[in-house]
Amino acid sequence: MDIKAIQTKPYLDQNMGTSGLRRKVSVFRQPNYLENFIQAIFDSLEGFEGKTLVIGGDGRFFGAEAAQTIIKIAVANRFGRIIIGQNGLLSTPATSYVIRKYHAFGGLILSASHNPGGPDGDFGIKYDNAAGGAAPPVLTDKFVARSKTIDRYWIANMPDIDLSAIRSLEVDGTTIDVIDPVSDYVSYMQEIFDFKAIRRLFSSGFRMTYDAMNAVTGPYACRIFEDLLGAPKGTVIHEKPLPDFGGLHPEPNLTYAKHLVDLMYGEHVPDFAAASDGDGDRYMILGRHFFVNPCDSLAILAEYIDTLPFYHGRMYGIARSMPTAPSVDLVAENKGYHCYQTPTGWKFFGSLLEADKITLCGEESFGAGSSHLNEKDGLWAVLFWLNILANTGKTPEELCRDLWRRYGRIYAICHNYMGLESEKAAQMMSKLTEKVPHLTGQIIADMPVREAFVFNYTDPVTDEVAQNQGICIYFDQYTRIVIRLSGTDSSGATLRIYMNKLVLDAKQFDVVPAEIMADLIQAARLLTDIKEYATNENPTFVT
Ligand code: VG1
Ligand code: CO
Repeated sequence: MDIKAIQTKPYLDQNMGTSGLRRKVSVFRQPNYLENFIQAIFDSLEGFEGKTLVIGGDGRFFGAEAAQTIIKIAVANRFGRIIIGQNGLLSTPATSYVIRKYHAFGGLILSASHNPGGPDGDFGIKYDNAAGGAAPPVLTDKFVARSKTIDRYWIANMPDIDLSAIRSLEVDGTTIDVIDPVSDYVSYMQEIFDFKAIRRLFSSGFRMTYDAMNAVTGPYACRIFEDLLGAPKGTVIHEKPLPDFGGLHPEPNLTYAKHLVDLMYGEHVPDFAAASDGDGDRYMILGRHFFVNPCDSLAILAEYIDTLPFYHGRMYGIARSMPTAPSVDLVAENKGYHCYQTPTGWKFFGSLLEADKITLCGEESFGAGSSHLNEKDGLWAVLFWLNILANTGKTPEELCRDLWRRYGRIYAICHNYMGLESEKAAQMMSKLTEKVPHLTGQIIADMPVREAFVFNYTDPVTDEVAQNQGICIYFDQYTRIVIRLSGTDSSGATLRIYMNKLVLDAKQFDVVPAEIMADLIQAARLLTDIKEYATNENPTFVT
């Protein structure tokens, strides 16, 4: 075979944040930028010769081009088999499942997930290990270190592979399988959930709108909801994956999925609505005139997971990321599950899942998942909700109100300030970090601080340490502010200020979050001195 070693020079900005390397498409298009990083990943892994590599992707701009390059580099590095979805599509959870099902060595996911796409948008690369889990920090550190010294990559001189048809071919000792991206994943969902019960729900007149945001979940959702579960045609909207997501920002939340929120707060609304992000690992749930807060959603999944036969005999603990409101902790305590608190990002759940320490995990950003695979899984969460609705006959609002009556309502909001200058944002965080040891006992916005600390984490399975994962300021056990910088920006900085408060008085359950949280919002502004750093004191968006 014709394999070439190409000399190259390292780029020094190839860092992996919360979830993979994310950069503007224009950055990825620089000579050898993509090639360097892929080779840096392969150089950091051992023993993959002859084994299988899965390539997933959310169909975003530059993905098709990148997939061809990656195939050639993988062939040159002597992978034995490459599995890729038709047209390069394979959602993040489906990639994870395919890795596990076909006993692959690992997988690359070509996605910047919830970041916007298109020629001016973002592209990204994530790596999943043989367990189908996001590469742990110890591995991503190796990729990054190697990217800074790389001086050559290997590439096979071969034509582009036609990815439009499902087929299998052989190129110089490597088998390339172009697979249907949907069917394996969908069969697995049928093992986990009671499709008959959900089908009955739809046939009784229950109506749903599922917004695929012109991203990867469209084909999966059409197959699952419309073909298999009997929901009427048109249940899935924005169902066609588009390279620029049709101009939508593929992050399901109150701001970027406003059209869906407006629909659910209008007249003649469906019973239920859901949406997913770019690569299909996040979800959003709405009922009639009702938004389900992601932290409440995780608690409700915890409340009902033992009703699903799939999990019988497999219930271990639960985990949530630290900025996620502790609603799920209350459920865990009640049910006798241990609840772990990890830093933001799915890579911190992997070791706990692999060691059977946890069965369910989730984040405040509407990521949830379970031991069924090692990535967060948006459609799994939506199906889980449908299964609960079918079994209980309750509405999303009733399920949330049940939760609040039982445990109290933990309000959770996040103020996001985008487009800050990176240096200034880092300065703000270091100033705040300096203040932390002196905050306990101080009064901020009329509230005494009970405890303040920087969140450092030691993985209970691997003993790996992750430091500076956010600043926590507690006013009481369930009233707190968490402050951290986003790790998924492709440029500039985003500040996230998460706020939680527990309300036990049922008469207050309908007060809007902004009112309940007014004192915390004020405290957060004082603490961060946000006026100095952001052009506007008001957040760019609130989730
Ligand atoms: C954000 C979310 C985090 C999520 C991550 C990846 O990270 O806050 O909960 O795991 O995105 O999600 P950050 O560092 O920007 O806060 V995805 O679906 O974009 O891979
Ligand atoms: Co995602």
